[in-house]
Amino acid sequence: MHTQQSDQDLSAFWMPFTANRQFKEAPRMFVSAKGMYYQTDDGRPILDATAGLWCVNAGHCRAEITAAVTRQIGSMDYAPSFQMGHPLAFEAARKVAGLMPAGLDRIFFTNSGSEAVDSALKIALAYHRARGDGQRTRFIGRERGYHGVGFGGISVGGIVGNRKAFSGNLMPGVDHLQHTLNIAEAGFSRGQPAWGAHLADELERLVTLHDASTIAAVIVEPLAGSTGVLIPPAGYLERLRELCNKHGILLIFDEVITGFGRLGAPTASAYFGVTPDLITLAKGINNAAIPMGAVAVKREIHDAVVQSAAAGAIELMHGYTYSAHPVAAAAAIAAIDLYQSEGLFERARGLSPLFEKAAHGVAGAPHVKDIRNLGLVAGIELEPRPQAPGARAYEVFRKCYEKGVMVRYTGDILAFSPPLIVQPEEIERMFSTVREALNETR
Ligand code: PXG
Repeated sequence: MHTQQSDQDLSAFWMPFTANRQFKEAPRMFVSAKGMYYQTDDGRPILDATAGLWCVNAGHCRAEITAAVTRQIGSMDYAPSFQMGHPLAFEAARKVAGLMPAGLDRIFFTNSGSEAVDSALKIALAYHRARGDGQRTRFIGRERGYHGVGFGGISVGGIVGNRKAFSGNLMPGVDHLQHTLNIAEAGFSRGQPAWGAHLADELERLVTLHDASTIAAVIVEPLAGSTGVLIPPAGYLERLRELCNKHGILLIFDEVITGFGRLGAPTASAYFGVTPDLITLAKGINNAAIPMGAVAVKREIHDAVVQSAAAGAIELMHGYTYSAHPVAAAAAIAAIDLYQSEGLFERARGLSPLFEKAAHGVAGAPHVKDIRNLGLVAGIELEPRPQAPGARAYEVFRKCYEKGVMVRYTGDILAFSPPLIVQPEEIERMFSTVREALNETR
């Protein structure tokens, strides 16, 4: 028997990564969206300074994507991808592959970033096993890494709050590099910090400890978003790549946030000129219109796995009911076409200097401890209030919302990642609103 619930009753939805009791006492509700703006249930426009959750890269409710989704859901709502196919799955894979660094042109579809991470870890294991190197089972993640919320993702991830409640059940055989943030050495860096490339050498220490022959892959976000915007030090990713090559370890870049233009290039890999072996994707893959994620895999890795299986055998025992869902695939094709026809990645690159200047213009406002940025991403770290971590950033977030701007916060760090269609005056408004909110926050 279920009890009758009124239209105003919010208790049935257990909200993800949300302070449920706090939210339900004073809900913030969006009812529609267009371009750079959400509309609240009380009719206020809210400037979206975070592209939803780092995902609506072309802006909201783009007509081309809506049309593609509508067409597809009306002509074939669903088709399986296990032992069956549909043309849009293959077309979407070609489009995604076309945006990846040369060589990473085999695409495995998932429904989320978390699933992309799990899939990438499994593919790494399958690859080593296919080559007779099946003792390579260990993964190396990094402190403060966010790789979604699956058991694989939280195991290689390094966010204590996401791990501690599940700590007895994490994957075995995982170790972590240290994170790369050092405000004393590199505070208020514009773009990549000059300090910190040597932190990648810690991989040598872990190789000495565990032996390279036990390590399957290293997984890092090339730019860590969720933990509060950590920009890779100049030379750091290059060094990780060198060490992985030296030791036969696969390198996985988690580009769930950085893929599809966030840094002003199709991928962070292209932006930094460092090519990993696998890339995890989601979010911007289809402008977040329909849940979708993917792993872009080097062709040799794909071939090694596929060719090691007997003829007629399923080569990789892995997949999801909704892998390459036709409606998600239609949205991906339309979104990628839109990114290209509107030159949105180049646009983001062109706006980056102005974005950097506006973000660093907040320096000197009360409570500001660090500002960091790259592409269309910025983080503003605040001094936490004594005994109340996160409270100050929450207050700033709420004040910005009242002033008509949605920012993100994590701990005491504010994060900015607007849709790539953002106008210069909207960038100015985002940061001037934050400055105002900081001035009003104790
Ligand atoms: N990897 C990375 C690098 C991510 O940022 C995931 C994996 C997981 O994706 P799914 O689709 O399973 O959520 C993410 C997700 C935030 C925020 O505000 C970031 C994410 C999700 C929600 C909020 O920082 N990143």
